[in-house]
Amino acid sequence: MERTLAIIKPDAVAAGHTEAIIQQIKDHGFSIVKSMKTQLTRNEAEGFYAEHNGRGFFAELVDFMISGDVVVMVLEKEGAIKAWRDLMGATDPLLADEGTIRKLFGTSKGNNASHGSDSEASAAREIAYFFPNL
Ligand code: 3AN
Repeated sequence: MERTLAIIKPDAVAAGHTEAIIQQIKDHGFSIVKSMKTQLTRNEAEGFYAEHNGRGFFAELVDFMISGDVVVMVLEKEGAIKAWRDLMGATDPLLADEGTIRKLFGTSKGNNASHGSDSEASAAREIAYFFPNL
């Protein structure tokens, strides 16, 4: 069994898509090991996205991620990291496959409804970042 960190981003929470996204997660056979709804502080968001610090979109990304509530979850399934990224679809909703979360609920490359760890190392870091006791 593998675990990954998923976030329902502020755009999707504000638009009322939380339940639909959680239903997709369950329909695709993930267990939700942990879940918390929270509004990130600037410090938390900057630390979480530290690897993107210095990129042109960093300030926009942080401002967006603290703009409203998010739902942070630990998902578990065989091959969870890739499976969740497949279910989310491409970063840019315009390029995401039909039926994916970003295609259904994302509106731009920044406002793309969801986050998912991109590797085993990221998943370990990101899960520990939000759920240090897991
Ligand atoms: P992914 O989340 O698909 O792994 P990354 O790692 O390239 O994508 O980017 C991290 C986050 O930064 C993305 N979730 C996305 O919302 C945001 N982002 C990436 N590129 C842009 C951009 N050009 N403008 C605004 N936000 C961006």
